[in-house]
Amino acid sequence: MAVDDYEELLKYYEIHETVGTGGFAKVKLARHILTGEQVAIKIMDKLALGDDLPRVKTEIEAMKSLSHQHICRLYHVIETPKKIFMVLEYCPGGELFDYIIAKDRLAEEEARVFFRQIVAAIAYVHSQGYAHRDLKPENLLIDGEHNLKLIDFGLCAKPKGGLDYHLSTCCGSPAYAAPELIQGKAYIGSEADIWSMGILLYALLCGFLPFDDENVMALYRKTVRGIYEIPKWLSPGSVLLLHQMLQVDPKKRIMVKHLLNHPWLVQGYPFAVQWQSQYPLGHLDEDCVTELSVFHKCSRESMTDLISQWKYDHVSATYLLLQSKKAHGKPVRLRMPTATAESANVTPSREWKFKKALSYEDDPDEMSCVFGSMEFVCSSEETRPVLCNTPQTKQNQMFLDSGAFTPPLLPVPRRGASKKYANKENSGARVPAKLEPFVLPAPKTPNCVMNEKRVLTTPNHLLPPEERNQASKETPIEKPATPANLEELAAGVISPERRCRSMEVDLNQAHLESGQKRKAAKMFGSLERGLDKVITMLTPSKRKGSAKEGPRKLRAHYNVTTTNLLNPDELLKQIIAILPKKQVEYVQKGYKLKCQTQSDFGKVTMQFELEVCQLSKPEVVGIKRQRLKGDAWVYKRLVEDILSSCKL
Ligand code: 6BJ
Repeated sequence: MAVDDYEELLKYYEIHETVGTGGFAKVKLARHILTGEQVAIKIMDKLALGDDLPRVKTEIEAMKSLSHQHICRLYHVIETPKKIFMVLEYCPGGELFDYIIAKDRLAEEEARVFFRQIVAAIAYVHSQGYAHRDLKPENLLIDGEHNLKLIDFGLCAKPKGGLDYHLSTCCGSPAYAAPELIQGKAYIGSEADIWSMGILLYALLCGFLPFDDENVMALYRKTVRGIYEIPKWLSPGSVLLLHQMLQVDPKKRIMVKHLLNHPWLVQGYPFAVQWQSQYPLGHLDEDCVTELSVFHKCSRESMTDLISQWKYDHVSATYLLLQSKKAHGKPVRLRMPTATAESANVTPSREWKFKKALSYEDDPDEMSCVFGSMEFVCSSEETRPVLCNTPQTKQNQMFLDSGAFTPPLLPVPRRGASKKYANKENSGARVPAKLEPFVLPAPKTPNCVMNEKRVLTTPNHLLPPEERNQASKETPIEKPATPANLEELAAGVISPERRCRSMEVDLNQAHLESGQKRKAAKMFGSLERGLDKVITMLTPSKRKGSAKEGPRKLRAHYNVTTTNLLNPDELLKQIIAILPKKQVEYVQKGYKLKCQTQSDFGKVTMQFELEVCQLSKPEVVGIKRQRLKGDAWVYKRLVEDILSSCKL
């Protein structure tokens, strides 16, 4: 890891564990030091981004101008020569996708609560001239108050002439794509979003997709025909609304303005969907401005000016996090700094020192750090940093402020390179006249899940002078597993059939009869229905789940499937026996199986973990599932297939 890249970030945030790895980003949890608020940090490596860099630019530009109660808030953007960090709103409830599959499907009342929030977010997005273009349950996160937050604006479009102008880039996820889009026709972004919302509503109410097939071309044919199954549990009102949204002809499709007071959406509510932003960016909160100006010893006027620049620097982040504190009924107070340091805009009035050494944790794709127990001390009585309105670092400006985006240290994009995320509408990038069929998003660099945790030493220059050089002599940094040494690492446990077929084709139970499929599709739900319906947070036991000590003791959680088995070793043996048959490679670490699938071309298509655990009340064995990478529904089917092959 290049520690330099983290230096700026570490001035303002305590970095904790990694909670997700996407195609080209990794998400870590963190705490903003001045406000004490938790945040999520999306970390991207510029070199690894390659052709996806415009997607990041699009996302940042969109998120800067969108401020809404159901859109994940962007607080801070830090760009270094090698990295881009996006500091984002904290949503500990996970993806809506996992929530749906854990519950099998949602009752109409619960689906309505969520769907009203989705309609509010999209009505706002459209009102700002944007189309999201990648609506799916994986892109809706659940926050601490069980509210939805829309994420991933990397594929959004803001047509110059307004949202009524046609778009032509074929993007998003195949199962959620509107018929006109997959046919390569010019389309209206907002109409395509309504179709995706129809698919989303169907998934909420049914727990599966209306148009689905392992083969993408077959999926397209089904989508274009527009005929889908209507399960018997759907109410007439739900059937009607789905029918209005899933109209193949976009001109016959219901519009968002008619969704706002649609009878299905207002049922049980005294009012239509409230879609306007509760946090418009133009308005500054008096209390937050006051606290910031007192804290930094400057006038309210200069603080107002500083915040109003919306540079998405530490000033923006602190203001927005204070506003979030206020919205959650917490005191609008900044912490007497147990931490901070010289930053782009904040000049400390005294020197700040690190008190403790830092501990590191490796990550699959790179050495990044976890500064879990970081503590700073102020070396003087004078605690409040004084603000001065200095310009941003040049580094930051290259990315944030220049119209012509010329990222440093980036290879020139290859001509004719991957077009899967070509976003002509936003980037001005050339897209081929003839549209290519979808290619599912695939990771740029195969992130390897096969690593063990390691402790690294503190970066030398982050230590106080007296401790420097001492640390660098400590434990050598272990190399993370790379695809090249994966087999070596996993010797003896990698399945004999190393390759699985392409993800689009056959990762799931294609060999099963439809009845079996249905049965398998029930697995998640039926196993979990027997459990206490209340979703409790996962509490990992102190024990690590090693072979010697037995499996970890976990509480019921929506990512844990219960079994009727009492012997964890028996279950582990069963799963291990089944994985090679499903073309799943794995590495065993105690009771945890780190699994992955690959395409014919050796690309890692999916990564997930299965962990045999011990549950209490009832005292049975469970399986904790965690998707790390890959298409959510393909993952769902594969894991259902694996588990339905076990005698649970
Ligand atoms: C984004 C991801 C925003 O606590 C958690 C919290 C997961 C927040 C979480 C449980 C957990 C705890 C410890 C160890 C492992 N967030 N919040 C992409 N784009 C925008 C926002 C996010 C991601 C988040 C995820 N998990 N697991």
